[in-house]
Amino acid sequence: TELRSALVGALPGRQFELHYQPQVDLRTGRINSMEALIRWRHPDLGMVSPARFIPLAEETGLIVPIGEWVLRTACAQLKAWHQEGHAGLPVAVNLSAHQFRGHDVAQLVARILRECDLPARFLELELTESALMLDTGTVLKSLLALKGMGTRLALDDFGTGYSSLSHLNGFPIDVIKIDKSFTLEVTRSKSTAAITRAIIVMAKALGMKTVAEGVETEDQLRFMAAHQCDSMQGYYYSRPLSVADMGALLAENR
Ligand code: G
Ligand code: G
Ligand code: MN
Ligand code: NA
Repeated sequence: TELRSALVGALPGRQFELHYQPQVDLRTGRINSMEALIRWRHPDLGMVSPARFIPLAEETGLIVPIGEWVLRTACAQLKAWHQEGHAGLPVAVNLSAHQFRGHDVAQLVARILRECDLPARFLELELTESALMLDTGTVLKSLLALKGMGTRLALDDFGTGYSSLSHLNGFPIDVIKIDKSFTLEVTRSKSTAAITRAIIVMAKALGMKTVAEGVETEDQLRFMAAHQCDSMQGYYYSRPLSVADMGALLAENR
């Protein structure tokens, strides 16, 4: 299709950029992390949502070079921010399961961290539960190698799709990102509130951190804070920002 051929030219045409959405510590109110989110600005099509082109990139295998670009760009940008005085801040990068297929992701990550002179503990890798299910053996092997290097692992969109608590047992997870569909309902539905509380309690018992995604209202923020969720990410605090805007926000937050 048209989009497919356009996607082939996106990387060589330098049409991708990364935006960054801050995560905020719910106790201190300060930025404690951020997630890199890819954006595709096509000269004719305008902004194309990753929800549209990531699945296409996965089908075509383009996710491999695109994913490598994302990792390298996010690590290089974080290094620059560290050098501007924001030392200690980590960045979270989304990984697709397809990036594990026939590729040594751990080796790629190690190479990029070395290139950028960035300690592994500043990189958090986000995986969805469906990614964990695609090829459990290969993915687990890579995740253990990544953990061994010192990167952090987050389970993205937790509670949606083919969710299984066995993922929390079998995989070396540091962070659970509570899916925004829970956050949206948490102040309106008693059962959603109960499930969300249970996720937070369970994560704590397992020594994992929790991040509430998609926090848009003060009531949602209050709920998450009251139940000792660690961090929040969402429009209430900030939308994903360009490098310039994120840099300005970090400078304000110092
Ligand atoms: O930023 P936005 O909410 O539009 O993202 C839509 C979807 O695209 C989300 O599921 C998000 O995880 C995914 N996404 C955004 N950036 C990346 C990326 O760099 N790599 C991968 N694999 N997925 C991404
Ligand atoms: O799947 P993943 O969690 O990586 O994707 C995060 C997506 O959620 C991004 O596309 C981002 O733009 C979007 N997002 C971030 N904050 C909010 C929010 O407060 N509300 C909604 N509806 N979407 C959000
Ligand atoms: Mn994510
Ligand atoms: Na998510």
